[in-house]
Formats: sequence, C-alpha cells, structure tokens
Amino acid sequence: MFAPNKNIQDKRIVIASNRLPVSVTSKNGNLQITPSVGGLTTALSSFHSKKASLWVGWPGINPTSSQHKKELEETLQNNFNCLPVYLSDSDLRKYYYGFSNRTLWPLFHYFSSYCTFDASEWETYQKVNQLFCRKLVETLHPDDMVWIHDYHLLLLPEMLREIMPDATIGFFLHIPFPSMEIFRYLPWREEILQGMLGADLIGFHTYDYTRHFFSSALRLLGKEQTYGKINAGSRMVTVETFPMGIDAEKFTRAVTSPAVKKEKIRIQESVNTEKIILSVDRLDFTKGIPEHLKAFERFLEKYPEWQERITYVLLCVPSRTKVQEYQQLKSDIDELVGKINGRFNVPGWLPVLYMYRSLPFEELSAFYSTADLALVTPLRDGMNLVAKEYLACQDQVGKGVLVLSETAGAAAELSEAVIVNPRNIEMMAEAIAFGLSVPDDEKRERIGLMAQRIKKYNIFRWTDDFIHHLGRNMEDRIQNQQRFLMGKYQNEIHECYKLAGKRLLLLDFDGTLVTLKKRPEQVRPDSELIKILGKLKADPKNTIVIISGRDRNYLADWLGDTGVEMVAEHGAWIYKSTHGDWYLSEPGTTNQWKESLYPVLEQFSERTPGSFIEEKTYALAWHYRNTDPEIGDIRANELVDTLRTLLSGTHLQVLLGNKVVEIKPSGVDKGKASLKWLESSEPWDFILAVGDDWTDEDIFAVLPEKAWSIKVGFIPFTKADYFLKSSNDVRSLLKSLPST
Ligand code: ADQ
Repeated sequence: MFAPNKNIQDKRIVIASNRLPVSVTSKNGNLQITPSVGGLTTALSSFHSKKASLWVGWPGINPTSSQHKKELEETLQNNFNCLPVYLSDSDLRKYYYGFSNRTLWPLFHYFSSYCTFDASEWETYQKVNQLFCRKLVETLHPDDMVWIHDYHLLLLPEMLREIMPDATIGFFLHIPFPSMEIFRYLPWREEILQGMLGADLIGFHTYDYTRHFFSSALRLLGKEQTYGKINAGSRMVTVETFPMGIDAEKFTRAVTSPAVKKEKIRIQESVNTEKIILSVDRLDFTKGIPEHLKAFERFLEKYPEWQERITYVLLCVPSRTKVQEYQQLKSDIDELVGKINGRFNVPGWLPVLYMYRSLPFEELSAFYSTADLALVTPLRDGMNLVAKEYLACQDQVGKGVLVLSETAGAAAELSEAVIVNPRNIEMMAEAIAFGLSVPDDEKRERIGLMAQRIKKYNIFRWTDDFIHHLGRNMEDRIQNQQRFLMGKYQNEIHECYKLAGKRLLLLDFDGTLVTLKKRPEQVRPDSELIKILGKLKADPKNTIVIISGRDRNYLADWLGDTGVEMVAEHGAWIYKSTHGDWYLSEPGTTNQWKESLYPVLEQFSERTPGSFIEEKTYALAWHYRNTDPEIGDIRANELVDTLRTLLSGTHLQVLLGNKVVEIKPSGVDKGKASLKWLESSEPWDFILAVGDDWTDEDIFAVLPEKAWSIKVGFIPFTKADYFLKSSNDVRSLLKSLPST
C-alpha cells in the first residue's frame, strides 16, 4: 500500500475543510463563483493554487438538477481543483450553525456562556464528518497525503483511519485549543480527542494550544506524551506547533501596484484627516469589535486634541449572518458607531468610517498600507492573519504601528507590537495615543523586525514545514510497524527457538507478564502465568530469569515453586538455582542510608496525594501512579532533582521508572544483573529479553546482537528491536513457543 521512498514533495495533497476556497451562488441559473473570505481560505488558497492539490469541502450551494450538478462539479474540478461535499439545509443548521458555531467555536474561544450542548446537533456533526469521510475514501489514492482543517472536522481523522488504517493524515486546528478546564465542559470531549488522534500529525498555532491539548489528552484519556508524541496503540501521533504565515510577498508587492496606488489616492481623498486607524475583522464576538470602538471613543475623550484630525476605519466582513447572536452583535456595533459619530458630531468630520462588506484584495491592501495604526485587538483569536497582512503592507511604507491583543495567537511572534489586554478599554486608548506618538525611526525598526519574520516564515514555509513533519511521521510509522513482532517474525522466532540447544529467557514481571494495577500489591501472578512459566521451565534446554524491581520476598512467594531464576530490586538480589538461595549481587551493599532518605520521600508523599513509599531491603521506591497525572510528573522530577543533589558523590543512584522514583545502590541495575547469565559459560544460542519499563532498557543495552529484544507497549525510543502491544501478547508469544 505504501511507497515510502516516493519523494514527499511529489505526493498529492488532499485538503479537507468545511468550506471550499471558493463560494458558489446561482443567479438567473448562472453559476457565480467568488473567493471565500476567512483566515483559513485566504492563506491556504495561495498554497492550493501553487501546488496542484485537491480541495474537498462545501461549495455553498446544492445543485438543483443533474445538469446543474454536472456543470458545477466540472467547473469546480477543472478551474479550481475542488471537489464538493453537499450539505442539506438541516445539516447546515445543526452541524455548521449548530454544533460547530454554537458549541465548539464559543467553547474553544473561552466564551462558555455562549455555548449550547445539543445532542441532536452533535449527532448531525458526526453524520457530516462521515459524509466528508466517504467523499475522501472515494477520492483518495494510496500515495496521497490528507490534510484536514479546523474545528468543523475534528472527528474526521479517526473516521478515515478506521477505513484506511495506512492513510497519511494531518490535522490542523485554526482556532485556539482551550485549557483543559474549559475543554472538559464538552459532553463529548473524549470522542473529540479520539477523533483528532486518528491523525498522524496534529498542528496548532501556538505552543500554549499544544500544551493544552497534551493536558486534555493526559487527564481525559490518560494518554501521556513523550517528546511531543502521543501513543495511539500501534502508531505515534506527533503534536507540534506551526504558527501560520501569510503570502507576505503578495501583499508587499501589491502596495506598489498601480491598482493599489489608485485605491490609496481614492481613500486619502475620501478620508481627509491627518491620521487613519484601521481594524479589519470578520464580524464575530471573539474579535472584540465593540471593545475597539469603546477604546477609540475613550481615546478621543482623553485626547481631545486628536478630534477632527483622525478617522477610525472599521472594516467588517459579514459572517454567520443566520446566527441570532451575530445579528445582535451587528446591531450593537451599528448602534455604537452611530453613538460615537453622533457624540463627536462636527461638520466635515466622520470619526468612525464603518464598512460592512467584503473588500477586494486591492482595496484591502490599500487600506492596510494607508493606515497609520492598526487596532488588532480580538478578545481571543487562534492566530489572526490581519496583523500579519498589515505588517506585510507596511514593510515598504514603514510608518505604521500595530496595536495587538495579547490573546491573539499572533502575539507569540510579534513582540515588537504594542501589546494590550483587549478587555482593558483604558489601556487600549492609551496604546492608541502611544502608537501615534512613536517616532518614525522606532516605527520603522519595529515594523521592519516583524515584517522580516513574517516574510521568512510565510505560508509556503508553513505548509512545507507541516507536510515535511507529516512525511517524517509517515516514514517513522512504516518503520515502526515493521518492528511489531507479528507474522514472519513470529515464525522466525519459533524457528530459532526450535533449533536452539541452550535458551535464555530474560523476562520483566510488572507490565510484561502481568498488567499494571493501581497499587503493586494488587498484582499477583495468576494460574495461567504459573502454567506458562512451568511449561517453559519443564524444557531442560530453557533457563528462565524473572528480572524485576520487586522485593525478593514477593518474588520468592509468588514464583519460587515454578523453578525459575530471579532478580529482585532491579538487580540488588539474585536467585540462581545452582546457588540455591538469594545472594547480594554487590557484596557489601548497605542499607543504613534508608533512614536518612526516608523523610525526604515522606515529605513528597505528604505534598502529593495518592503517592506512597515502598520500602525494599536495599531500595526505597516512591510510587505516584495514583496521583493527579500532571502534578505527579512535576513532583517526580522535583524529587529526582532533589535526590540527585543529595546523592552526588555517594554510592547511591536515583532511577525514574514507570510512575516510580527509586533509590538504590549504584552499580546495580537490571543490565548488570542480566550479565550474570549472559556472561556465564553456558553456550546460549537463543536469547529472548522482554520488558516494558525504562529500567528494562539496561537489559536491552547489554544483549548480544543475535538476541531477540522486545519492548511491551509502543514507545519508539527504545533499544529493543521489536514491539508487542501488551502483556497478553507476551503471554501469547510464550505460549506459542514450540515444545521441543
Ligand atoms: P478568521 O477568524 O477568519 O480565521 P483571521 O486570521 O484574522 O481570522 O483572518 C481573516 C481573513 O479575512 C484575513 O485574511 C482578512 O484579510 C480577511 N478579511 C477580513 N475582513 C475582510 C474584509 N472586510 N474584506 C476582505 N477580507 C477581509 C481563523 C482563525 C484565526 C486564524 C485563521 C487562520 O479564527 O485565528 O488566524 O483562521 O488560521
């Protein structure tokens, strides 16, 4: 199915988003096609037109006859490389206006009081995601890369993965991913997270959104991240930050074009004040438009010397006009504009010039390059491309100032802007006054630095970066899949086992032969395991060694009768049948130190509910599996740091295992313990080592090349050559080893 060596650049990229980059309407039976407005389509259209990708989405219209459908589909395919997904009025009402824009949009922007949670809208949301899934399945070639966009299609990655397990799927969220405390309000939060985790690569605009996603995955699904990757069974999902860029050159070039120059003259003639302030927004409650207006009003009030010398141009593009809250917002804005213009009524001066429509590119660029100050102060915004478009147009002009909201994703990159709290009207009014007073040199410097940055990390770098990461993840996935001990490897291992005269099986216990439980004492070997070990041991060619971090009394009690050999406390104690009793691997090991270190662990236990201390003969272990997962990890790292400082220069070492911090004598580990068998005079011709924990890596590290090493659970950062998914699979493997 895969062609891993095919150059990633050559692959077809299939984009899926709610809207196509063009909107279709019909007038007197004729199709009318206009570019869709919005951050996602504006930015991605540049990429789509340069790389011949296919775009799947809603065209804005449903065909009325088969002739109409044919004409529509041919036009979209031939002229725009687009493939339509048709949505009925009821789908649109419940999936688009409903679940997407009355549940997810407000929730993800921290407007939880605006949210509705309606089960039938959720059902339609699932149904529409299925519609997209079917369309993709019909269309995809095995070599394609699928790139799914935004909050309308959060379930699509997993739906597609179920039908096409080998597909290469990327997902990018254009809006914020909220903090776990907000996200958890969603009744279908687990389903949404699972849906996203169907992708190979998940991208967010800022590191904060990425962090929030990790936190939700951990707390709501119990899925930990390791080096930015989340384990999704037999795949790793990479989660990364990709701050979206724009086609900066296109805007910069436009400023000097005759069409834009002409527009600028027209603007300067119609707005005949000394300075212009500009805002450009989709009309949406997240954009903080009433707050912009109130800040401008306050500015005029506090700095009356600017009256009659300045105009605030407020450009709003209509959006979601069928949603009642948006209609209300529109009338609030109309009223505020009327109030401000009425209040400062002077013949010949209009303080606020309000335009409620979508502007053609040239006119928009002309406004950007004319404005002395851009007021980009959304209450919450995934990124905000307007800020970047303004900077690209000011690059040549260099006279502008950007006032930017701290809650826009763009603020993470544009620190030279005048950063404000968008709910603090007084602060914004001051920022306007400050912005207008900045000396020209400083303006040029600030704009120059930011413009440089957005030119470098533009929309093409952004898409390349995303696609490159997706390709890398795909190659890793193919390689890792080949490491799962299935099919031909199972046969091979059986064959080697059968032919061998002397076999050594080094097996970890917890997490490898038995599944992990909340507390160590809840785990006991069951009769099946005893039977498996007994059968293996009965073969005289076999030596079975259980290598565990457990106390030796537990092991002796549980496994003593099976005749297996044992290593306890990560290698401190050894039990060999030839020796007949337990002995210390490092004679002279002491344990008086436990007395002085116990209080340190006790302090951490008191501060971390759910954690507890386990005392072994030559080790102390602090378990934190049952703590709040984030606090547990933080405290474990703190404890490791504290102990490393305390123990430097002593004969003790600290070990961070699977939800356990352990102190034990240095010179003792599972690897060194394994050498007691590996380096014996026995002519081993079959060696198998299986483990799930970081401490088992020490065993893998000392194995000879011919050994079979198996990691239980899918964590690619391992020295083991193969993977098995669970302790059940380990048992199946052991049971399947042929009798000789
Ligand atoms: P949007 O919420 O749509 O995008 P934004 O990033 O600001 O927000 O993009 C708006 C786009 O619409 C800009 O390209 C702008 O030029 C255009 N636009 C606005 N008003 C216009 C007008 N009157 N006429 C013509 N064009 C107009 C979502 C997220 C953002 C994120 C983007 C991209 O909400 O946070 O930055 O996706 O990921």
